[in-house]
Amino acid sequence: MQYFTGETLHPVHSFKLRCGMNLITSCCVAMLVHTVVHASAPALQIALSGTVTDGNDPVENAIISLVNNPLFIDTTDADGAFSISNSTGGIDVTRRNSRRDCTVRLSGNRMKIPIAMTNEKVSLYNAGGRCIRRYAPEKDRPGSGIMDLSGLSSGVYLVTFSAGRLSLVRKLMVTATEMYLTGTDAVPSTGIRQRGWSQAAVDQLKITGAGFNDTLVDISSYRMDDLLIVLTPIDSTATETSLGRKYANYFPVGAAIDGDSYRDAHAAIWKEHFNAAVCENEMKWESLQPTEGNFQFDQANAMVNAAVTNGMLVRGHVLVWYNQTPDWVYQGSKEQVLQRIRTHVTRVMQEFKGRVYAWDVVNEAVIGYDAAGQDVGEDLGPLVRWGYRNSRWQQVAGEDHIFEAFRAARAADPDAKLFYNDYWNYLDGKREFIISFVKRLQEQNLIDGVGLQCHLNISTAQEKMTNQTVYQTVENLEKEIQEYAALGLDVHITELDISIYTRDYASSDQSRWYTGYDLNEEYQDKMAARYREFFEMFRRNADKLQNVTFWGIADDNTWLSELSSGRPDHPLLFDKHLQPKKAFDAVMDF
Ligand code: 9MR
Repeated sequence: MQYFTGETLHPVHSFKLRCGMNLITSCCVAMLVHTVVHASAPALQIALSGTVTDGNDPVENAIISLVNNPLFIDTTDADGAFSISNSTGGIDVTRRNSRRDCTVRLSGNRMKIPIAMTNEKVSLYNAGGRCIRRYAPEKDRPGSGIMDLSGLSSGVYLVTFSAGRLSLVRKLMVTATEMYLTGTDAVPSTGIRQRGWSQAAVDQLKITGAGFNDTLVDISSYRMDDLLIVLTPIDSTATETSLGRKYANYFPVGAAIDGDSYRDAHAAIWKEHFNAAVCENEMKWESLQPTEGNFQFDQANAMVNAAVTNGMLVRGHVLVWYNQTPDWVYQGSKEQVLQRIRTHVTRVMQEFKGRVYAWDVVNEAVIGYDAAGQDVGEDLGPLVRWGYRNSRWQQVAGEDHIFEAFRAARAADPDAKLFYNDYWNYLDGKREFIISFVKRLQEQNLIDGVGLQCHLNISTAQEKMTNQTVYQTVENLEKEIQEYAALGLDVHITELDISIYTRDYASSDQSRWYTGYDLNEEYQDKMAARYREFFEMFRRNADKLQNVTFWGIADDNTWLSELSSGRPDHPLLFDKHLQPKKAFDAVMDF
């Protein structure tokens, strides 16, 4: 029987991603494998390069990714050229135990790993990049752990072994009768004749490019030069049914996903209609670093990888916010708190470097005050001035917490776009206050754009009233977009939804709730009209908008129905049955 022994991690697994002109390099790790006969078998080496054309001319900015491993990805340059490789160096890592008990082997339908590796998390991904199983290996007897692989259908899978930052990747091939775990050479399960990879496809490249049909290309080896990939243009005379593709020449259209929606019944809509993503809660401080130094990336990584594999841009939300941040963060001196910001921002951005292209670095740091210096909340009647929110960040560190976060972010990933994100930018006073510090951030080259949340509602009222709803006119939103763009900032619509409730935003008066499970015609029409006018405006300002992201996918899963009141809402383009609403037709009608 042949099996692996004496495994050592080597610095061979890295990948790069070019976003437009930006070259982003990031690293993960793989391994070299030695067999018992000490014949050295190389780690899975990936070196794929080629050119993407439309049949005549090169296609720039096409995204090429390896279907089996979402970490391998590149974007074509002006010549249509791409290259995906794991042989460009990386971190020098030595496995903590490099002796012969680091042996992984297959035995029938089971995978056995040695005791030295039983702290590892083992995950199994299918060819689409989706994590389908996670194992916390159980010890079958002293000295090794066991994982049941039965029930897998035939195909190619990826197995990752990860402990801390280290991650080993192996391919697992399952046929009706055999199972192979591979480096470059296949290692068959017990009793099965060893054989190498067949000449059939071992993997596929997925290519997405604006204006072109998504394309899958079989590859028969992980080492191929001069691949020539020809994309077919989307037939512009055919009716485009995908939201994201319909807007391909305007801006990416994104959706917030959660730990379920990226892989449950919502996923089909997400992949068909959106080409950008953001995690609704999973990248907030309390999710990523619940206790000091204890970083938890698994959930966010799975979601980000799913997005990247599907050719989507990913926004990161959020590094520093007053909400969903654990108490321990604010304890101690100003310097301690600022140091925690530096540590968090640096560690988080390094983790997602190359996969997250834009970050909400600071969120919602501005509020309105009344004459007594109290937060006016959503009632703007007594408003006398705008200022920094009196958050615990602000109490401990003043505005330094904002500047420090942006400084750390710029240093952690110079290729990422950095954003200040907030709501009600369409209120002139609030926007002026935001601009006052955003300009200073700009002078220090610390910011690239502003995120406009845009939690709107269906009211088209123009007259002055005492809450925000009346100010959210198309004219006001257009003005804010143009003002920010005039400062040289990128502008992203970051959290778009349109509530059916026009006033008393957090009303607990149940007699006024809309309780129908399905939205009636009247509301459908109002919402469609509202979405139509906003998207008409977005399209005419497409040169100033780089992203429009919805805060959710469908009405059965929206934060607006999760308010403490539990009041049901219907703010998105897809209804509770996951069907497109009239609002969807309205934004597609141009
Ligand atoms: O949608 C998010 C919801 O699930 C959370 O409970 C809530 C907690 O504060 O945060 C929501 O997302 C907010 C976003 O992070 C920042 N802007 C406002 C969003 C809606 O409240």
